[in-house]
Order: sequence, then structure tokens, then C-alpha cells
Amino acid sequence: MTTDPLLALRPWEAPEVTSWERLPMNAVDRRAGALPLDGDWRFQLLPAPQAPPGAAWSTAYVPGAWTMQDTDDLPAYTNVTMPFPDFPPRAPAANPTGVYEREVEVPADWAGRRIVLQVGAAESVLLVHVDGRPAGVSKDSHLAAEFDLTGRVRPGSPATVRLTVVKWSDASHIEDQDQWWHGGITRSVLLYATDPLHLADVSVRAGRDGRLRVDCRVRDAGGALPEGWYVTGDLDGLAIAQDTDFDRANAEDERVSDFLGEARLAATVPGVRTWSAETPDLYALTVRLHRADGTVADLSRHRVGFRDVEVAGRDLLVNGERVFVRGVNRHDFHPLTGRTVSYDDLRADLVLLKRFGFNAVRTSHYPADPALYDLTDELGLYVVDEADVESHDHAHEIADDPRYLNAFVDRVSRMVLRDKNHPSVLIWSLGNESDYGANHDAAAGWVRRHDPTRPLQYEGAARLGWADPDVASDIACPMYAPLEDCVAHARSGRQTKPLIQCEYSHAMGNSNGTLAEHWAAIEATPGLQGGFIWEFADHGILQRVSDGRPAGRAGAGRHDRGVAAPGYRWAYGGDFGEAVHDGAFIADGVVFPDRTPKPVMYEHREIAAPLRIESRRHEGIVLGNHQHFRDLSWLAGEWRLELADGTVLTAPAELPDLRPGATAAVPLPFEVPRSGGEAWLTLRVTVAEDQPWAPRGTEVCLPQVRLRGPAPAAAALRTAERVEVDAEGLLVHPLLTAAPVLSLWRAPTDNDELGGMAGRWRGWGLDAPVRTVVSVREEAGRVTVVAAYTAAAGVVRHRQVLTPVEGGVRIEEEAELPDVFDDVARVGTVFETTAGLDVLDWFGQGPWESYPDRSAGAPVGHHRVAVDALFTPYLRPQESGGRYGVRRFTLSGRDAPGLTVALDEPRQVSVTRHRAEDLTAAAHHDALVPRPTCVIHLDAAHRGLGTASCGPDTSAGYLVGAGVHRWGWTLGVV
Ligand code: IPT
Repeated sequence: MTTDPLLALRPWEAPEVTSWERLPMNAVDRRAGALPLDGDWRFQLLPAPQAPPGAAWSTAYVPGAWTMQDTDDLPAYTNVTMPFPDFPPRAPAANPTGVYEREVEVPADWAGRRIVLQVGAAESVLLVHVDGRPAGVSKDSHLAAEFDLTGRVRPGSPATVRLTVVKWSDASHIEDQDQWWHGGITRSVLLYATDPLHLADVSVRAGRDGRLRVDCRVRDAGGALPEGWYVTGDLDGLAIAQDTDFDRANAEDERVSDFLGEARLAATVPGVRTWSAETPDLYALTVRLHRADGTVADLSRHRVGFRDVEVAGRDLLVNGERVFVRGVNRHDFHPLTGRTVSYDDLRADLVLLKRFGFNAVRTSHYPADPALYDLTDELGLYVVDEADVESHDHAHEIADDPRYLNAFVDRVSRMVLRDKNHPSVLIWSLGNESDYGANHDAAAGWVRRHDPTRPLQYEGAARLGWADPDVASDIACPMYAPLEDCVAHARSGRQTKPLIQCEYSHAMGNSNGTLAEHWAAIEATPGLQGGFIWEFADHGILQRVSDGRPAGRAGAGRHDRGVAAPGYRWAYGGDFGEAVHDGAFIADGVVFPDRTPKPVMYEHREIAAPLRIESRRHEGIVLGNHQHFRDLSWLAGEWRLELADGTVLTAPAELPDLRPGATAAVPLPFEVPRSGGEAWLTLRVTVAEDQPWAPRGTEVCLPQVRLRGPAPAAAALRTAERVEVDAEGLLVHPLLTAAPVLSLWRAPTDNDELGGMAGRWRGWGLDAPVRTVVSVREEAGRVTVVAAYTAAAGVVRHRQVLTPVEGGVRIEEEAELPDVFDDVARVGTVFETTAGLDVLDWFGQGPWESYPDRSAGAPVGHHRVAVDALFTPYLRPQESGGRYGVRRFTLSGRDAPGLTVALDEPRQVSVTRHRAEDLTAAAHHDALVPRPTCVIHLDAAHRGLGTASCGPDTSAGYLVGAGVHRWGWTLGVV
């Protein structure tokens, strides 16, 4: 039996115990002047918390999860399901426990000072010992814990600090988020010293009227506060004195404010520059705590943003404006460290979001690394700050379990206490997917009293009724609600709260279909204000294929543009041998694990465009400012006119002086040539002056309008040449290694699989119908081939009419799908070329990947991309690389003759190195061998992508069904 009281208490199975000897959370930044304790610590991994440590130590890097540092305890991924069967509050007996130890030289000049240890984050229970004696306990894996070590260490002498981290606990049951399970100390550790008389907390409130109020909580390590202390402030050089009225208000007893240690600074800033995501103006505030003699005992620095946030009726208002919330859910995830993210990582993430038109982040599903909020303040992103409460697997039991009451209130209140001074934080969230119970109401009550300046939300409460005034949510914040339901609610006359989806448009694999429809409805429907896409990044961990271990920090650089280097792969659930896991459901971000943007990012960027163009019948070209607070002076533009015949005209654009919401007609700087066919006008919008998130010249959006439709196609001249087909009626052509045949199958996307469509298609036999030729007829050089494609559930009749034309062969096709095939992936042609063709030039939408229901961000034009770069390497291989609205293309190689295709209408086309069956069979990219040939799909119709892996499928207009489908194309050689 252990004699250590911390171990004897078994705090890992005591939900009532949220901490012991932990200091209250506060918003004073102590990093300056602190002693950093990051680096290698002595380390050993025990099989259970009460197992005695041995004599053998290895090392572990702090901050970092041990699961990413070559121990035998590997990362494990589950979404809802707990990774162990024990019911709350129990933890499993096999419970990896990391013991971290090091000597700390406490500076001699800290004598007489108050000395505090700060552990940035430890999951899930932290036990602190100093020189073998218990010093503290903490839970709450994504917030810092501070412990006063003043009496426990001796300045000038080394102290042995031991941090024991128990992986599984009662707390794991309320940290059941959809992410990898890890163990370790994942944020920085430091030691700092203050004067005994110190600022215990500072709360800043600053409104758009320029009024500033700073509440200080002052403490003295000795207990009673000394006589005569006071505070002063400085805001961008403006001196702020202590608010004596406030003192008097508290001064029924003369000593009361001194005794309580409360003081307030107040000021009004005339002509204040307000803060918003578009205009993130910050002021520098320094708060000083003085001793009676005027000397400074303590000092705290803050950045202040003056802004208002309120819910007024069914609108969320920022500075009185109903802003659209273009949000994304973001985890602290890194492919090499698991959870630990540096300041630079965070900055890069947020810069990327700004560049792609996002203006909001939900910190799913726990408070993010503290640096995130400094950056959202600085760069301009609204934040829904979410507490670390998710009891998903045992949600119902825990929501009303009084043993967990303390933990709920503790977690929510600690987040509010830490982050309250950030102007970017607009809304508090009580957590995620934890049902709704008294424990939530208790936490909500605390927040409402402590911070009446911000709304709060909780999806689990809002779920009971989007308009219900009695539930703990000021926002109707559903997840994955069908768009029709949102619109119907907004039109019902019963809406009482802003509707902002906390999660929508699940980005798993090739996804985010109908995002543009969502936004068209949001922008057109009062009461709808936006939402948060699920989610920012794929959580693929870089894994060495040789031994199946996480590559860790040594994997730096072992990936390129979203793809893991040979010998590595992006691991998802099950790849570390987990018995229970949720597979690729962890790969559902709008960026790859290494933050390479997926094509949906361009779609989003265009949907969020601050500047848009329209072509109106009488006014001509009209520009609109779609921002809430800014004019267009930070933007520059260039007109680009592209004609089908390849003509391109460009000219600089004069952007008009437009207030937010305003529009103006603008003259075009060029005449549109009379001939040349289809004509498209694009405004390439860039950053005119350096922004904190984008240097001058960064592309912001590419709004486009069609000025003229296609000219009627001239009938291709028939030639005397012959078309050659073999006995099976298959086209024989020198550039083709596989003749054009009917295709009804795509490698299932994650949405196809999890939405059940792929299962249905397989059941019908659409993955491998058997082609039999019915007839081949030749008449005046024209060959008509009829074939039957027999699948388990029905037969598709397919006809090709092949006509020799000048420069090639014209192919008219028709497929007749029986009624049973009422929803298929595609109807089209597939064929393969000879090797050596590696560049695709096309006229159509691009340059990035697009699909019928995700094509709003791909402008029409002449595009040129290497074949290998056309493909999008979604973590689990699936249909990808498609381009929507392709009119014609040429495929060429350095030494080979090129191949050209002209389509009868804009169609979905893909050119890749993979057959659909190659993609279907592979679980990872390291199992995929690119073919030297090109596999080309031309689709008469291609099903939308939707988001059915978690949420609504595509909308009805993007389904491909039974009946007759016709399409035509001309194959030529160049
Ligand atoms: C919802 C979760 O909140 C989120 O963490 C993630 O799991 C997402 O879905 C899907 O990736 S919960 C889901 C069961 C609706």
C-alpha cells in the first residue's frame, strides 16, 4: 500500500475532487520573467497510478504527449465510444501513468517572493510533488493549473519537481471528445515569482462607446493586505486613475475594499477605434499595483478591444451590426505532436482561416491553447469559447449526476476566468454533446452572474427547443440541421434566438456539398446568421509505416502538400492497433493534417467574398461591398475577360468608395469582342496594403459573371475516314489503352459510405456490372454499338454512335437506367490513355477540384495543371480530382502526341492516375500505386457530394437517377 496521501486518495476516481491546492484561475499573463521548465524531463511510464516507480528513467519532452514519444502507449481514436468499458466515475485498472521529474534551480533572488508553478495542461489527472511532498492535484486537461510553492521550495537551492499524470480517470468520462486519446503534459510548464502583494486577477470590460472598466483583485501572500495599496493604469499612453466612486460604493466599512482587495480603474476613450473581426483594433493596457509608497508591486499587461456583443431578438449583434458568422471548429491538433501546438502553429492556422474568408472559430471542444486568443484578438476572428465538458458516451447519466456538478462548474468557470478579457470571445459554450441536465444549469448560472456581457450557448440545451427561453442557450445552435429546417424555423414567426449552427457541413473526405446553398439561404433569410463548419484539420498523425509508430517531431518535413512521404502515412483510427476505434472519422477537416488547404477552402473563400459582382440588365456591372464594417480601400482589383476562343484581356480595376452593404455600377475598361464565343468576366481581388494576416497582393476572391453564353456549336465535319471498333464494339484508337465504356460507379466518398449510398450501389452491383455487346452496326462509316451492362439489380442499356469527323471521332452516347437505379453515383464514360501524358489544359471551372454541388468557388477559364496535381489525396482514398463544368480539354506530354476532347455541354470530368477500383480498394495512399496512364471520366451526370457522413445528403437537384441520359464528345489528336 502506498503511503503517499495523493495516491491513497485515488483522485482519479473521485469526480467531486476537481483540484487540491490549486490556485484560482485568473487572466494575468505571467510568461514574462518566468522560468521556463520546458525541455527533457526524467520520465517513466507506469502501468497504473499506484505502481511503484522503478529505478530506470527515460526522458520525455515537455510539452508533449507521451503517446507521441516512442512509448508503448500509443494514440487511440474513438469518437463517442469510451476506450474502456468502466462506467463513470471508474477508470480501468490498466491505467498508464507518466511520472515526470526534474530538478529546478529556484533563483536566489526570488527570496521573499511568492513562487508559483504553472502546468499548462496535463491529461487527465495531475499530481504534483515537490521534494517528495504532495503539493497539489488538478484535473481539466485543457486549462492550466497553478500551485503556490512558496513554502515548499528554497530560492537558491534546487528542488525536485515531480508531475505524475494519470491517463484515465473520472474526468476522462467528461473529456470524451471526438479526437485521439493521449496522455501527458501537452502545454508548457513554468515557474514564476511575484511580490507577496500581487494582482490575483484583472477583468477588463470595454464597450464600443469607449468606456473602459478594469476590475482588479489584489491579494497578499501573507494574508491581510497591507495599508495603502492602490492601482493605476495606462492605456496607449493615457493614464487611468483608480475609480474612487467604486471604492466608496464598497466602503460601508472604511477598510472593506482593502480587505477584499478589490479596486477598479475606469476611463472613457474619446473617438475610440472599435474592435471587430474586420477591424481588430487593440489598445495596450498596463495595470500597476502600487504599495502605499508608490512603488510598483505587480504589473499586468493586456490588449483591449472596445466592442459590444449582444443578442437582440433573433440577431447576434457585434457593435450593433448583425454580422455573419463564417466559422470553423478547431481542435488543438498537430500531426507530429498530437496536441501540442506552438505559437507559430496557431498563427499559421488562423492566418490561413483569414485568407480563406473565415471570421470565426469555435474552440471545439475545450479551451484552446491560450495563445490562440491573443491571435484571434490581433488577427480578427470571433470566438465561441467552449468548456472542456463532453460526456458523450455516458451523457445522460452524467448531466444530472451530482458527483460531477463540481467538475462542470469548475471547468466552465475556469474558462471564463481565463479568457474573459479577450474581445474576440463573443460567446461562451458550456461544452459539447453531454445531454442537458442540472449540472449545465449550475454552470450557466455561474457564467450569467459572473459575465453578463456575453451570450452563452449550449447545443445540448438548444436541442430541446430552438426558441425555448428556459434552456441554457442564448443561441439556437444546432448541429447538422437540414437547411430546410433552419429556413423553416426562421420563417415560422416563432424564432426567438439567432440561429448559428455550432457544427455544419461535415468536411470528411471529399465533401462539403451544398455549402453555397447554405450561404445563399443564410444571407437571404433574416434570423439565420451562419455556423461553424466541422472541422478545421484532418487529425492524421504522421506514422512510420515500418514500425507503426508515430513519427513524432522527427517526422518534420516528411510530408509535402498534404501527402505523407514514402515510408510514412497519415494514421487514422485503427492504425495504431486500437481494438475499438472509429476509423477515418477523425479525418474530417477543410485542411490536410499539414494544413494544406483542401479544395473546399477555395469554395468557402468565394462564398465569403467581401466584394462581389453582378451583371445587371440595365446597370451593367455592379460591385457590392459585402462586409459589415469596412470600405474597400484595403482591396485592389484586376479585371480579366476570358473568351472561349482563348482570348484574355486584363485591366486594373478602380474600386469605388463603397460603404458596407452598398453597391455601385462600374464601367468596364474594355469592349467585349463580338466574336470568340462564351465570355466570362472575373474580378481578381487582392490585398492592397499589408494586413496582419496577408501581405499585399494576396488573393482574396475571384468573383465572376458570365457576359455571354456559348455560340451554337458548328457541326463537326464528317470525314471519309473510318472509325475502328473491335469485335466487342470497343473503340480502337492509338492513344487509348482502354476504350470508352459506360461508368456508373465512383470510388465511394466517405459521405457515400457512411450515408449508406455506397452499400446500396454495391448491393445493386453497380461497382462491377458485366458488359456484353448486343450489336455493332456500321453504316456509312458511322458505327453504332449497343451494349448491356448487367448488374445484380438490373440491366443498363448503353448505346454509342461513333462518327469519324475532321481531326477525330465524334461519340454520341445514351444510357437507359431502369427505375431501380433511382440514385447512382454517376452516368458517364471512362477510358484510359497511353502513358506519357502529364499536363491537362482545359476550358471550364478550375483550377481546383470541383463537383456539381461544390462549384461556386471555381471560376470558368482556361486552366493548366499537371495530371499528378489534379488529384486530391483525401486521407482515405476515394473519388477525387474532378472538375465541374468542363467544356473541352487537351492532355499532353513532352514526347507524346496529345489527346483532345470537346464536350457537347459543360460536364464533370476527371483525369487521374487511378481507376475507381484502385481507389475503392486502398485504405491509405501508401497502398495506392499511380498508373502511368491517365484514367479519364466524362460524366453525363455526377451525383453531388453532400455531407451525409454526418449530416444532410446533397439536395435533390444533385441526384442522378433512372431514365435516359445522353451526352456527346469528340476525341481528337493534337
Ligand atoms: C459531432 C461532434 O460534436 C463532433 O465532435 C464530431 O464528432 C462531429 O459530430 C462529427 O465529426 S457529434 C455527432 C454524433 C453528431
